[in-house]
Amino acid sequence: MNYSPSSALIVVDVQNDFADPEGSLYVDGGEATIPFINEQITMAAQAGSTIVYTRDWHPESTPHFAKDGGIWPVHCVGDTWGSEFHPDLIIGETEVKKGTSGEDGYSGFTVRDPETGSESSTGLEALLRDAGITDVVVLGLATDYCVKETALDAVRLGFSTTLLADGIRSVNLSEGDGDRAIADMAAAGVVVV
Ligand code: VGL
Ligand code: ZN
Repeated sequence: MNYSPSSALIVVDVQNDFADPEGSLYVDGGEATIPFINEQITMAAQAGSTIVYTRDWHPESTPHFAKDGGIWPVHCVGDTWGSEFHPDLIIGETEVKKGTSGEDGYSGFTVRDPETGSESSTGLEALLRDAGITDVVVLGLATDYCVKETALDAVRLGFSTTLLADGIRSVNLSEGDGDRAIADMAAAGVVVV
């Protein structure tokens, strides 16, 4: 990757519940992405790029969870072990939390009110615009949900968007979801490396 001061690396949801085999929504091979992700973080930092970490950050009850009408096991409840970054990840200062008020949605850019459906910004777009970012690089967990929606929003918002395939893993609720997600991103204009 050619990182520069006008590029941003978006590290999606490398949290214990996704990346640790003991996590409640463990993504197969999640922890195996971390050495690669750390290399990218190091290169991006050396080049003066912006590095942003997104975090799934749910209340104890949210329509996102199966017990409350959604589809997912309870995961990434704010301020619990599961919502912490994986301990092997090189972390930084800039993070964006998603779903803090019980909103739904997978993208690092936008969340949705589960009752009204209205969308609101997480602040990520403004953060990137303020930093003069034109290019974003996306990796992390999980390919078929938060990585995909984050990359699709980035393209929609006009950022040149690259997906690093060595730095992602899929939930694969249905077989092939990860591959389909990569194809959808590529069709939308994401450059898959
Ligand atoms: C995610 C499922 C539920 C993700 C978040 O980070 O990809 N997946 N919540
Ligand atoms: Zn979630």
